[in-house]
Order: sequence, then structure tokens, then C-alpha cells
Amino acid sequence: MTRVLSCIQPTGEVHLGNYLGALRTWVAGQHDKDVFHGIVDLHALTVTDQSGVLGDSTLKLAAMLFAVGLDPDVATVFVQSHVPEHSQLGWVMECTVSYGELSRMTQFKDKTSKLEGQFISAGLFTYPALQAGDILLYDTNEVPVGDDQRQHIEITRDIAIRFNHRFGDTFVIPEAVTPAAGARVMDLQDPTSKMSKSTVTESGCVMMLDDPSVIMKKFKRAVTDSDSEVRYDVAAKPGVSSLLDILAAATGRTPSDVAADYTQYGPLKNDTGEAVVALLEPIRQRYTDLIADRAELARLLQVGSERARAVASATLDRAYDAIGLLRA
Ligand code: AQP
Repeated sequence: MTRVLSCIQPTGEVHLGNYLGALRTWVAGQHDKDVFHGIVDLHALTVTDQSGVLGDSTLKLAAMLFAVGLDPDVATVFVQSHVPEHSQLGWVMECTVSYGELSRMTQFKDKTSKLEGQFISAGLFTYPALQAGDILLYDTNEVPVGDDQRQHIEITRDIAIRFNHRFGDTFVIPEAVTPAAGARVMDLQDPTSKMSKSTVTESGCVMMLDDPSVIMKKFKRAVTDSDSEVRYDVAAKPGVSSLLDILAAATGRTPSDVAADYTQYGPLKNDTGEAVVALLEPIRQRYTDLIADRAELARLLQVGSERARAVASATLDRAYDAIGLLRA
């Protein structure tokens, strides 16, 4: 059976980009594939400097993952720090990737360009090595992610191939899988930048828990283009194309097909807002029920983490044996 792994960081609230780019695909795959989904709290440390925040964010994110439809009976939902093999293989990965390869990661450049003059953790630089460990620990075939993560899956493949070449066949070589529509949801106020938790403009990012009236307001205020033609052309008309992308992803159509229904921006903004509200409202209601029982969420995460650990520890053993470390 195809093994799937993809993770999400407990940093800030989950947004529409996370949902359309990743979470929705996770849910769609859970019945035909063997799926593992981690809440990667150790990755979140790269941008966390406050005590007492991450545990709460982890529980809230678990509630969101079950609210979008992950079924704990079939999907293994776990917490990265509950599976120590992630940190252990992460170090092996750091020693298998080069400084030059890490220096070429565009996400590192993007994130640090926003932090000029501030503290930049070394973890932000080595993050792709820990992520490679996350993926390789589970003999993963497919990694369903948004477009922004493609480069990180590429470097994971390079690291796995290098390790296998040095120490013998150990890791499965994974592949990135991105959705046909919604792979890169753009900021509604800056349609040339991806929608992001750390976005500068709050009104450009649609949160999963936004009230319907807030969602409609954000779409009504979305930046469009200077002329008034509705056409799907990402380079020439990024604002309108971004709305068409979202409406297409929300309704299961293609952006060009959706464009043919509109001659004006107003109705396009309104219909996109309504389609997103229809998509998110049931999730928001399920989230409210789930977050009311934190003990049950913690229990589900413990069960998932035990299942994850059984797989991860066998792979780590295999990697240590392949290297030829003296075993205790
Ligand atoms: N705008 C997006 N469009 C499509 N997919 C997206 N993803 C993130 N943003 C978009 C996908 O969501 C999954 C989980 O992401 P993450 O936890 O790694 O978060 P991130 O990439 O750090 O997301 P943010 O919100 O953009 O955070 P910051 O502001 O910290 O950079 C991944 O599969 C990702 O591709």
C-alpha cells in the first residue's frame, strides 16, 4: 500500500492555503493509502521564543486536523516531539546534506529576508534536514504538499539518494504530490505572495476559523487588477487569477472554466467568498466541538504517536545499522 507522510507546524492559525494546498489532499487519501500526518512542533521551535505556547497550539492544531476530516482510526496523527527518532535521524540528515544545498533553499532566503536585524535561528537554516528525516523515517512514497514545499521534497530525495549510495539501500525515495488547483493560494492583498501565517496583511489571509462575515469582507476587499477583464492569466492578472484559483479549488473546476462565467470582478469576489464560506463553515463547527474535549485530543495524539514510533524506530535502526554505528 502506498505510504503517505505530510506534516504541519503548530505556528499560528491554519489558513485557507494550508487547507487547499495540503490538508484537503490528506483527507482525500486516507482510505486508499497508509497515511501519517505529524504536528511538527520541533520545526515550530525555529520561530518560537515564548514558553507555554506550543503545547496549546499543538492541541488546537490536532482539533483542526480531525475537524477537516482526518479519521484517527485510519490516519496516524502524531506529534513530532513524541517520536524522538525524528531528532535522531535529523542529525544524520544534517551530516548528509551540504551547506551549499541548504543555502539554496528559497524558503530560508524568503523567511530570513523578513527577519533582517532580528534573531535568526540556525534551525531555520537546517530545517530541511530535519524535514528529510521526518519523511524518510516512514518509508514514504508520497508527500502531499503545497507548491512552496516542492524544493524541500527535492532536497529530501537528494539526501536519501546520497545516503543510499554511501551506506547501502536504506531509504525509500519519496515524491511530492501537489493538488491540481489550490497548490499555491495567494495573499488576497498581495497576490504575488503566497498566503501565509506570518503574512504582513491580516486581511490577505483567510483563517479556517474566520467568521463567515469576516471571510466575505476579506474577499470583497481582495486586490484585483487595473483593467476590468476576467481572465485567467497569472503573470498579467495575478489578483483575478488568484480568485479564480480559489473558486476553482473550492468547487472542483478549473480556473479557466470558472473565468468563462464572469465579466465583472464584483460577482467573482462575492461567489468566491460564498464558496469558501460553504467549504469552511462545517469545519469551523466540528472544530468547536472537538476543542471542547482536550483530554480526548491528547489521547488520540498519544495513540497516533505510539503507532508512528513503531515505524520510525525500525527505520532508524536500519539507518544506524547501514552506517555501521556500534550498537548498544
Ligand atoms: N499559500 C499556500 N498555498 C498552498 N499550500 C500552502 N501551504 C502553506 N501555505 C500555502 C501548505 O500547507 C502545509 C503546511 O504548512 P506548514 O505548516 O509547513 O506551514 P508553512 O509552509 O510554514 O505555512 P505558512 O502558513 O506559509 O507559514 P509561514 O508564514 O510560517 O511560512 C504545507 O504542505 C504547505 O505546502
